[in-house]
Parts: sequence; C-alpha cells; structure tokens
Amino acid sequence: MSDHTYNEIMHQPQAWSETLNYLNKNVNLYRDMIKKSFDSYLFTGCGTSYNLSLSAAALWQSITQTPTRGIPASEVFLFPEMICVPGGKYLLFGISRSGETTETVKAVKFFRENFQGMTIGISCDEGSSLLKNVHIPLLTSSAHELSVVMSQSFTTMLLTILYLAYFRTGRVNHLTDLSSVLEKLISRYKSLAQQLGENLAFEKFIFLGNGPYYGIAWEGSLKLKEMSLTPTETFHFLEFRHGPKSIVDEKTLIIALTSFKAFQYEKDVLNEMSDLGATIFHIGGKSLDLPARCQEVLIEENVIDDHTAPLLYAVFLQLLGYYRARARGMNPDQPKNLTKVVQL
Ligand code: F1P
Repeated sequence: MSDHTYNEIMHQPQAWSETLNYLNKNVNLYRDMIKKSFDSYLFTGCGTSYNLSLSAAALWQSITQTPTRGIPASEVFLFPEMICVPGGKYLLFGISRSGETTETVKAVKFFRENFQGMTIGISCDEGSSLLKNVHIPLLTSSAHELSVVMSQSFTTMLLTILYLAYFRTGRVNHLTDLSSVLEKLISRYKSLAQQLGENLAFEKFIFLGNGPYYGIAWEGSLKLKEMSLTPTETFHFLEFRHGPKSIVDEKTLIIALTSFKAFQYEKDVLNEMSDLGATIFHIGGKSLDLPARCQEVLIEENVIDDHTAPLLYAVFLQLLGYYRARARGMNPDQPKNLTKVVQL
C-alpha cells in the first residue's frame, strides 16, 4: 500500500540525514544568531507545529540552560502581555511546515512590531511567507510533504532545533547516528505499531509523556485523531492519577512515552493502570516487565537519552495512527474536515 502519508513516514531516516548534512554545511546561516544571548527564548506554531514547539522548548531549555517557552501562535498576538515583558530581549522561533499558516505568520509579524529581539523561521517550503518575514530563515526542504497530516516535517524541524541547541553547546556530534538508529528501529518495530493500530477492540486512547515527551505525546494524540477520527486524551504521567484514570478499563490503550530521568515514577503509574485493565503500548529505554497486556518498543542504544529519544518515539506514534486509519477503511492522505494549511 503506497500513499503520501506512508511514504513520508518511512522517508524520515533519509530526511534526517539530509537535514543534518545541510546544517553542517551551512553554519554561516545561523552561527552568529545562535551564539547570541537573549533574556528568553520562544517557540511558536499551530497544530502539529505547536506540539513541536512544546517539545522544542523543553529540549532547548534543558540543553542550553536558558529560559524557554512553547506557545500557540495565536497567544502571541491575542495575549502578548502574558508572553513578553516590555524591554525583554527575545529570540522567537516560528515553526511552520507550509510557512503560510495565518496565525504563525501573524505572530511573527506582531512580535517584530511590538517587541525587541530577533526571529528565526523553520519551514519545509521554500519561499514561504514565514521565511520571508524572519531575520534568519531555515529551510528543511528534505522533509517537504504532499500529505495533509504532518509526519517527517514534524521530526525534521524538531531535529533542526535540537541541532541548533547542540550547536550552541558544541555537541552536534551527539546527533550523528540518529538516522541509522531510526532505520534499525523501524525495521524492528514497525510491525508492532501496525498490530496495535489494527486492533479495533480498543475504544479509549490515552497518551502519557513528561518533559520533552509531553509535546510528542500531544503529537501522537493528534495523529491518531486526524487520521483515524479517534477521540484521544493526553496527560503528564502523574497527572493522569488525579481524576482522568477513572475511565480506564479493558478497552483502554495507554500509549506511554517513558523517560530515562523519571522512569520509576512513570513505571509506577503504568503498573496501576495495568491493574485497572488497560493495555500498555510502551515506548522507552528499558522494559516495564509488566506480566501481561504490554507491548514495547525498546530503544537500548547508548546514543539515546532524554534529548534524542523523543524524536525517535514520534515515528511509532505516526505509524500507530496510520495503521488505525487504514484498519478503519480511511485514507490518511485525505483526513476528514482537514486542509493542508489553515489560512484565515
Ligand atoms: C500546521 C497545521 C498542521 C495540521 C494541518 C493544518 O501547519 O495546523 O499541524 O496537521 O496540516 O496545518 P504548518 O503551520 O506547520 O504548515
């Protein structure tokens, strides 16, 4: 079965490799800006690109040790006083696959008119409005997509941000093997994502993630919703205990993105949910060792940590959404009610 969405999901190892090569060869585009100091850093976008901004902000702050936030583009111009303080010096990253999403372009223009600081645009489409309205345009054309839903564009733009954070701290070599690690993981675990996606007995889908995985959990949730028209919910692990766990039963699939840093806390939550009857789709660095109803994608490569693992996890969430859509007789290339770009 071949369609744009599937081809683009499977193209990610190549898109990542080409993007890293491009960034290595074009340091002149971003070197000066990335080495500058700002009071605070902002990542903004819409939909998938907002989910990306959530993970990007967590990663940027953790790697560069600078104050960073991820915000929906509409908040920048609707509630600017809640985002920027007068006199503050900001670096705003505008994220948009198309570079034409009205809110994102408006947010960048509003920011430049009202606040001090610089702007970087990251987009997969050459000559887009976003790239024309920022100080530093970064094009990730290797992840150009024909599909409506975003897949390789999400991970490749996030990889670009990870690279810039590592460039600032002199550790870009940490990313060298990611593409080949992903290739191995896809060949090993794609069938597991397909098997779970095709299991139509599940009726409730809960995505759990902490730290940089929270934005990835939201993205997996959106993929399942967009492609297979499935209602989903997303939480930080320990938040799920504070009420939402009331709905857990034998028809619940919990998609759990565990971290290295908080694994024991996350494992305790998942043990509880397994006792309530849920099935766990676990993506993580070490096994939960649950007695039953647990399927695992385990990333045991030593190059992987809480900064690089989130990128790899996203691919299996895309595959889960893709295969559930197919199993429900839907065409992921033509998701109901959606357009490739939201222009107001
Ligand atoms: C953002 C977006 C996507 C969504 C759909 C409509 O696009 O909202 O997240 O899946 O494709 O557009 P962009 O600003 O990244 O081009």
